[in-house]
Amino acid sequence: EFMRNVINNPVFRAGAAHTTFIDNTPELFKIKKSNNTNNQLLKYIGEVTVNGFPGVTRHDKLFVPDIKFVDKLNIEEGVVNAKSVFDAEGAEAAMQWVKDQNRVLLTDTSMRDAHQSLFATRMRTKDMAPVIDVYDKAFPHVFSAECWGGATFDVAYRFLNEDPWERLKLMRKKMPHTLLQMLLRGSNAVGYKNYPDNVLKAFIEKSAEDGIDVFRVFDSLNWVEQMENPLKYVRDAGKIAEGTMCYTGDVLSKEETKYTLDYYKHLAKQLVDCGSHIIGIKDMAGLLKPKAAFELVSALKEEVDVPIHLHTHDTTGNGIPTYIAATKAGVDVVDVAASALSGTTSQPSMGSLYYALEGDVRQPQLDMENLEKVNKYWAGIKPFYQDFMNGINAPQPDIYQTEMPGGQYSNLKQQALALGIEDFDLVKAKYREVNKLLGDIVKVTPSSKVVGDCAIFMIQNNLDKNNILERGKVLDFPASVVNFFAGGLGQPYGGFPKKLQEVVLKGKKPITVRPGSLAEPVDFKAVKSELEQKIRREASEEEVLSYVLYPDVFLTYNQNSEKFGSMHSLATTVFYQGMRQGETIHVDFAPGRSVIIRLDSISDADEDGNRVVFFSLNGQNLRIIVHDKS
Ligand code: 3PY
Ligand code: ZN
Repeated sequence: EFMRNVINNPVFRAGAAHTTFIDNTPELFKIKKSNNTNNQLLKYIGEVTVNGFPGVTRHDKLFVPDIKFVDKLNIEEGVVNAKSVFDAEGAEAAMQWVKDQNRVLLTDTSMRDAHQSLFATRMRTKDMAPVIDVYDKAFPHVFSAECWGGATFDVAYRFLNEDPWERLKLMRKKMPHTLLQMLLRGSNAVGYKNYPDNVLKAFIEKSAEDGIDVFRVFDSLNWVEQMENPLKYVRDAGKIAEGTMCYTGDVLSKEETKYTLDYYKHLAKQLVDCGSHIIGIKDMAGLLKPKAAFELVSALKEEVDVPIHLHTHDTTGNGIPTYIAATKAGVDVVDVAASALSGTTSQPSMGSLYYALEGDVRQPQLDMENLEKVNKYWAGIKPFYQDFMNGINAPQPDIYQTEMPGGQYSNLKQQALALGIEDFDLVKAKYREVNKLLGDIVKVTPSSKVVGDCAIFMIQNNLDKNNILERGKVLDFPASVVNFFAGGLGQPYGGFPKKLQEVVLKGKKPITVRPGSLAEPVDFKAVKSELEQKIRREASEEEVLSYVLYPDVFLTYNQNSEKFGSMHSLATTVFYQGMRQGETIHVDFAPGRSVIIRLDSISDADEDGNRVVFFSLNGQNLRIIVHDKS
């Protein structure tokens, strides 16, 4: 296409192209994304068949047919819900409507936090697609569907070969009657570091334009200064701002001197003063015990006039009793997942909560027949993701002490294993010790990574609380730990432990102001042209933002999608496990465009390590050469 642009260029045609012609004619690089070709698809299948998928160990392939949603739903027409009020009258009216409801409202997290916490965020859009519009019809009484943000953004690019913005647009198109909610890590957006204010603004505006209605904005240290601007940008975009506090410690404990009821009351007040339409309580590790939930929600209901939205993880096993207690205290919305995607490190089960509140005036309004049908679908696709499951199949009450977020558990386990640390109890004990050493901080992405990295580092270097100040002087701490002590994530409540800070920073001066206040704004025009030179085609506003947030990840994704095309039509078992010799698959690219692919054989590797993969595609023999990386 580049050559076609050159040949068709009027300057080139007039024979007036000089040596600077290519550099000075950016439109030559305006190449449209190509549609998927058969050859690209075979390249991908060949690659994953020979070299496997990162994180998937070789095992017998799971042969499961494509799962479709075929059930008939009970449809309720003309329902007034939070979305219809929001669309008609805006955020304040929608919040008033929420407060006026007697029944507790629900947020379904199945398409975001549930799979992020159960199988490392690996759920593909292909497996959501059959039920996205079903959600809109089956559950008209929910408050929202949390379906974007958090880790889903970079994992889509990194591992799924997908554009997260396309997913969002699809969700918006297929869920016109449901509030779409995302998780935004405050000044860290959907990343792990601080971004300049103009990046946050542009990211929020684009997410709003592409479909997000509710932005759950948190900060990994509960530092309000870091949430202030993002909350303002959400409001300016005309959307619902959910200022969020991350629940840490135990408000019931007599020993708790830091994260007390007063601390949370004050925080909630500050978040309302910054323009939050609704307050989120984000209990990322499942630490909020039932009685604590009752006390905390009661206190917040008294303190602020906006609705309260509670999010927990079932890691410690008490999610449903916690929600019941919160419901008694007047919580407005709680986060749940379809039961096949609920429990342990994920959210509590939607259906279980419904039955637990049987006979209670606050029981959520839910069509259980619809829920069972949707749940059957999720149960069907869950085995596709078995390779990414975190192995936790029972409650983990020790997490009440360790305070490790649901989403971190399996990651840290993998990180430790990769470094030869097999005793995860040791890692957990170190994690607690590090938390104390760091001054008992809020632990959620990315501050939780600081604690995890530091725990592993201390195990590797035989450090403990007694020797770290002395021996740490000659050791280089992990980059995340240095960045934390340098003030790169903001200021922790109660400040930094000064002595350890000096040991880690080794003379470097920490900042005490908001990192974003020092960051240079990004020149989007310059970045756009830099990106277009790199990818040799026009870049959309979304792509420019993705490149700003994750430059290398985005460029690798772009390269892969040029090489392999779209993976959307490929079944998940093939996507993650490739094909086996003799296997035949059907791929439906589009209505009227389907192919039958058979993997006939794979040659031995030649001396350069290349294998020939022999396919037949609609009966025609094709071969693909794949370099065997083993
Ligand atoms: C995220 O930041 O992705 C989280 O889900 C934190 O709990
Ligand atoms: Zn969560």
